Amino acid sequence: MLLQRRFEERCAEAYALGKIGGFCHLYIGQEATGTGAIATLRPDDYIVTTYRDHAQAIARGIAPRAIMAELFGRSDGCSHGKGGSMHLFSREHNFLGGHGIVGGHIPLATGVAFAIKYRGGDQVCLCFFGEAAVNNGAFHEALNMAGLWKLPIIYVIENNRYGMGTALERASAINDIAERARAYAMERAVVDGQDVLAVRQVVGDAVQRARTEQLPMLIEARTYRFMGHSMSDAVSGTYRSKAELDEHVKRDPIVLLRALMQGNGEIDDAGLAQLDADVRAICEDAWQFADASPEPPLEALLEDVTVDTTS
Ligand SMILES: Cc1ncc(C[n+]2csc(CCOP(=O)(O)OP(=O)(O)O)c2C)c(N)n1
Ligand SMILES: [Mg+2]
Repeated sequence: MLLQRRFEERCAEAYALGKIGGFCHLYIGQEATGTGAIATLRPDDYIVTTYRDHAQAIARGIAPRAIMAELFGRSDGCSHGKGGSMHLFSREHNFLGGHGIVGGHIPLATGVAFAIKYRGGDQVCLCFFGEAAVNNGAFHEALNMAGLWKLPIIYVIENNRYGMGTALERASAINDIAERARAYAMERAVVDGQDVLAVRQVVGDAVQRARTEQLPMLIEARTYRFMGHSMSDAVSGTYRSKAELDEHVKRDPIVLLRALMQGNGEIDDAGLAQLDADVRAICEDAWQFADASPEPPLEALLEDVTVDTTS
């Protein structure tokens, strides 16, 4: 989580310097949700996620160098510089995006789960999306099918309380969704998205159920983003107050875990300082690597992309 945090702080810096173009959505504040959830997976399980994907890619084990190079739009990026911030992919890690259309990837993830079942595998698919995606028809269609066909998929709603600058508090809308989930014959759980161990527990149980019984599950992680919606949105902006933000920053997932670990005697100040220095070095290395990587050549625009569909 610390690596994710420091990495994205460098992303913000690189964006300000014009090294990253296009959209750039930071995950700062939400690290416990992705980290706790992804920690429960096997390497052959699948992840399909939204445009807010850098930290989850790190949690999955994609090299920070390949992620930063992708953000810089360079050839050594994990999507060969053609995807950018919102479209991180790694076939090797079964990390199938990074998608820009709100809710658009939910049917894709459901298709992955269908394919797993069709082939008789015991993998699962973990699908992340924001709470605003539940207003999208694709969400309802996909959950209906997953419930009907009993697919091995775990849907994780990252309820960070805001959907691109709107001031809507969506807790009640999400509760309506809980009712829907029942209609789709799907179990639902709510978890504190700032508590990495709680997320790991709840998602871990769901993964186990999906793997052994091929049952889908809908999990709502209550979280909060500490930065703006994207780099073009101010940190507190017009739709939330600084006081509200400050209140949530008190439940910074990294601070919470640090306090727990220090209380248990699992890490001390010197250990933390070392960890911080180590992750900063990884981020600096990623930046230098990305900066030195060439832009994709013009011919790459017309390159065929060969996708291995056999495994
Ligand atoms: C179908 C669609 N409609 C609108 C947009 C524009 N848009 C981009 S992000 C966003 C808000 C999504 O909020 P949420 O799902 O809560 O995710 P968060 O950004 O909070 O992580 C919107 C409306 C889009 N990308 N796709
Ligand atoms: Mg949101």
